[in-house]
Amino acid sequence: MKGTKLVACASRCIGSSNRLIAVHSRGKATAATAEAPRSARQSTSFTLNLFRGQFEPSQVFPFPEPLSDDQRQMLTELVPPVEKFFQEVNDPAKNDADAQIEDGTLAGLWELGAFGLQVPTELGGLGLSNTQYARLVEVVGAHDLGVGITLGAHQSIGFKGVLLFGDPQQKAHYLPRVTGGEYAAFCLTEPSSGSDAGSIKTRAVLAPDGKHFILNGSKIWISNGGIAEIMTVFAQTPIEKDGKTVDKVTAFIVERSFGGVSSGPPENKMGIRCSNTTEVYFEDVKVPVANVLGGVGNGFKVAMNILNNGRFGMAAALAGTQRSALRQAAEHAATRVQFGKRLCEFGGVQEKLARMAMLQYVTESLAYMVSGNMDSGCQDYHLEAAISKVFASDSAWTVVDESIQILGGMGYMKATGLERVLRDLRIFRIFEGTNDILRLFVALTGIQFAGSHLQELMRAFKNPTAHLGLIFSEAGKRATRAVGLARGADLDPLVAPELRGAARELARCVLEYGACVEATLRKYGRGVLDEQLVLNRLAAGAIDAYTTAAVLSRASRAQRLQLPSAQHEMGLAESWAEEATERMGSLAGALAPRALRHGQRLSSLGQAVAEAGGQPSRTPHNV
Ligand code: MYA
Repeated sequence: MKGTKLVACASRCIGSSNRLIAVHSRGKATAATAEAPRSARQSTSFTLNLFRGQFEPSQVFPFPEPLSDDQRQMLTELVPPVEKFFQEVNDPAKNDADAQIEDGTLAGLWELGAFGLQVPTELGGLGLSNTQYARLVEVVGAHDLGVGITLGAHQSIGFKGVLLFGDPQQKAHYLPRVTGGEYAAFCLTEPSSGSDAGSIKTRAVLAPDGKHFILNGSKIWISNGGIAEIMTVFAQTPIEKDGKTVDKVTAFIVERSFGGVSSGPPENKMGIRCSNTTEVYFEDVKVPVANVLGGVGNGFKVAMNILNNGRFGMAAALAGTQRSALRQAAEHAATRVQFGKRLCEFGGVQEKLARMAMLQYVTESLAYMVSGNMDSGCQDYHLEAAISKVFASDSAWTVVDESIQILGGMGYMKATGLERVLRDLRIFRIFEGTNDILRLFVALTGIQFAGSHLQELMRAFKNPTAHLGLIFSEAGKRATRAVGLARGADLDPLVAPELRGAARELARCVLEYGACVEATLRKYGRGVLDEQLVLNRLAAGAIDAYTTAAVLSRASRAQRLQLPSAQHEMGLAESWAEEATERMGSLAGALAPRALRHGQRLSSLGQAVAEAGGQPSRTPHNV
């Protein structure tokens, strides 16, 4: 990510030695005394505010309750047939072995309405909210991730752009089609453009008739690429800016029937084998100007917002996967006898099951917290959605791996189905934004936000009489923090009495986190953008803080509603909070010179390995 505009946009807001650094375009830095934005942006995002050391409760407490009675009722009617379908009709092992989904299964899914879950009913869909969608996707994730990707590539990203950015004509024309049997796909990635999505080379140029764009280029690893009739395609388009012609990404709705669209053979993949993944080629495709989605030159933001909008779906699906794997492990542990005892009576196995349950609980809490906030109209959910995807895919891997471990030799056999799930899961840490990129995205966006607020403070000091309120409140906070008296936000009224200790610890960690971010900004200035070791540690802290807030909130809800599982949920939440805040407590140490020297040594070693084309040292007895 070094030198990318993501880096650049963060740096615009970071002061370095009292000098503001403005960075223009991809990676070109120029020192300037740039005038700062008038006042820093305010946000209700928990994670953004965390970077300022502020506990913003509005998106985490109380746990979102977005479903109306009707919506809840609808779910009670929808979930059982979908469960039944996956138990009785779909055959995940056969899908995997055949590397395709049986026609009857696909027909059944269309009939259930599973391909148009969030399309308004008047346009042929089920009109589900994000929370309702999450609940159904959780069922799919519990049974067959390959089918899930076919469904998800279609609606979570394939035609999501039409739902989010389409004009009334585009919606009226395309949404009935994508709910009526025509598959959709999202075409962004190219051979030379994976994580660096802004560097795509596919181009679309306005034809002399002014009525069409002529689209040329190729895309790779496109889910549903071989079966989609309707595609959201991203391409560079020349636009006039300040008297110059520059390329900017534009999104287009492209139909295979336009001509010039073709696709390669299905890729032979490690997992999600039944989902169709192909290359897609565009050769002089005539795309009507009416098919520009979201405006010429706005395609990068269209792409990012589609991805942001769909990420909670992965958390929901993988919460289902973890629930299912945990059930298999628990059943085995409760019945298998070794050394005269059931496995679940051994402390080692108990700890594994507890950790798996914690990870599942956190993942599920994230999925419903993000989807619930989105349903309540919250716009600032991007970092939380990214965290939900990262956390879900990392923990699903651990949970399924540990399930296999508990089942032992049986877990390794195809018959238990877990090896397929593990293969299916591997891609979730890679696609829809690799977890590595998303961690940097969280850290850099958070730093940009904190930087802009620091900058506002610096500006206030230039004219103190006009900004006394801001200066006094910041000075007060810093003074109490400096003498160790700051305790952070008072969360007592928001959490169950049993969880107040954990909540106080979280509030203290949030305060310390802000101090770490500020110290980091002061230490590195603009240079922090290239400090991926530092950024990764900050991202880990942000994930720990948000996940802790999510489970404290959900378990408090369980206690408030006197759910039968309330004690168990509070146990999970308290245990997670204890471990996560302990890790957060060591953040300052992890950013200290000694720890960073260790990190730098690792960086040099990694570089040396890359330069040597592998391990530079020979085996001890290499003769
Ligand atoms: S699809 C392919 C997925 N590909 C990616 O995710 C690409 C990852 N790369 C990126 O996200 C970006 O390139 C990064 C930024 C983050 C690296 N939200 O100059 P910039 C704004 C909102 O910083 P770069 C797949 O895998 C930014 O503020 N805005 O950008 C399918 C700036 O704005 P301004 C954002 O450094 C898998 C502008 O954009 C965001 O080049 C199948 C430029 O930004 C953001 N996130 O790179 C899945 N990022 O100019 C199937 C940047 O105003 C679905 N910006 O300052 C499965 C569903 C689940 C299962 C369902 C079961 C049923």
